[in-house]
Order: sequence, then structure tokens, then C-alpha cells
Amino acid sequence: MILDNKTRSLGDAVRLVILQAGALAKDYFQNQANLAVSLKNPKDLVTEADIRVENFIRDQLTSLYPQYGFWGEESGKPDNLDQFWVVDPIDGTHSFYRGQYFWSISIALQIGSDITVGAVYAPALDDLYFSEKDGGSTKNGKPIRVSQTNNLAEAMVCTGFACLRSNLKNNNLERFSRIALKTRDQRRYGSAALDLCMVADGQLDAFWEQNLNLYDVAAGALIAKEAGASVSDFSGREGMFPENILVTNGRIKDRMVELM
Ligand code: 2AM
Ligand code: CA
Repeated sequence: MILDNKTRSLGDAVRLVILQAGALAKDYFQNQANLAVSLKNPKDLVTEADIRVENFIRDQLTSLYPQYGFWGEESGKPDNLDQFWVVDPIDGTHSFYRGQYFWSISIALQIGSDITVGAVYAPALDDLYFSEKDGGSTKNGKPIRVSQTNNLAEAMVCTGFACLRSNLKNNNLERFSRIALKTRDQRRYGSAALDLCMVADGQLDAFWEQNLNLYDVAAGALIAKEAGASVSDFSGREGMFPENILVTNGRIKDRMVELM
């Protein structure tokens, strides 16, 4: 065990675990030649780093906090679905595998229907985003806020295409085309957790994606919300909807909902 939970707050423990997990992941990232990779299906891969990092996080958090269940992307849902960690060991596995920098580790704690803690760490960028419910959000220890962009014509928006990998007919391409024509610029980074943090930090004005899972968005959505973002579904209903999540700076929410 790396931590003594009697001497540290839960927030400190989560930050320490995610930074150590990040160092582990970065070792694999820098030694790509030896990385073992397998396919979940022809479009979806998993590396030994995903498994090893998730095991590390699970071991640390469940020994420190045995009262909470653990839901990780690679190990599946817990028995205790009332209070549990929800973890994506590497969000943006394709970026990681191709040596690109936009991938992250995501850890959230859900208590009842609330996400109470969220941490997202991008090891290749060395950016740590963190939030506790009702406590605001930080990037590398400094408070962050959403952008003040009021108009779509000035907006930088971001999306992803998890739906394409899942072969959905409703595949976001028409929606993307519609929104691209109305906005100043568009990005597609490939890590939903990090995309949400970039909305929190004002680097992006809005993000949407279909067909995600709770472990992709739980931490990032809390970080965005605590930084002033609107977190809703595509129709604008506030709440956590991984299947069709829309996160904006608030100011352009109504216009984005119209275009969804
Ligand atoms: P991953 O890298 O952990 O798989 C990018 O579009 C986002 O979608 C990432 O958060 C990515 O997470 C997720 N993603 C990609 N393909 C997916 C699929 N087939 N089903 C669910 N989520 C997917
Ligand atoms: Ca993911």
C-alpha cells in the first residue's frame, strides 16, 4: 500500500494514485515497441498497459477504501452499485497506441446518484484536472473556469465517434457536418475524459458524443460542471447521460441543443 488513509484526505489519495498510475502508463507509452496488444473486436483494441494500470488503481483504491465498489473499463461492473469508483485506465487507447499525446486516466467516485470526486490525468501532457462536488475544479492545482464565448461563430467545439466503432446507424456524421458549418473550428482528440476537462478549462466551448460509458465521462463531467459548464443530454436535459452527452460553457448551450 502506498498511502495511509488516516493521514490523507480522500482527494489527496486520489491525486496520488492517479499520478502514480500515470507514471506507470507513461513507462509503457515510452516503450511502445514492447507493448502487447489484443483486439476486443476488429475496431477496438486493448493493450497490456490498460490492464496493468487498471489493476494498479483497483488494488490501491480498494485497499484504502474497502467500503466502495470498483467499476473499471477492463474489469467490469461491481456488486456494490451504490458507492463505487468508476475508472477508465486509459481513455484514448488508440492515441496511446499510436504515440499521440491526447490520452488520459480517469477516476471518479459515485455515491448514490452523485459523482462526488473526479480526477483526470493526461500523463503525456502532465496535466492533472481535479474536482470535488461543490468545491470547484483545478488544473495542476490552479482554479479553472469555462470560456466566455457567446456565439457559435466564435466557438471551438469538439466531438468523438465512439458510435462509428460500435457501427451505429445514427453515427454523428450528419450532426458533425451541421455543427461544423456553424462554428469557427472543430477538434477530435479521441479522449472523452480529456475533452470534458478542456471544456472546463475554457480551451473548448462545447463537446458532445454518443454511445460513451459512465467510466469515460464521470470524472470529466464533474470537473466541467464544477468549472461552470452545462452537462446535459442532446435535448438539453441536465444530468449525466453517457449515451448522448452534451457539455458546453453554458452560454452556447441553447444554440448547440438546436443543432443536435
Ligand atoms: P477508449 O479509448 O477508452 O476506448 C473517443 O471517441 C472516445 O470514445 C474515447 O473516450 C474512447 O474511449 C471511446 N470509445 C471509442 N470507441 C468506443 C466504442 N466502440 N464504444 C464505447 N466507447 C468507445
Ligand atoms: Ca474510455
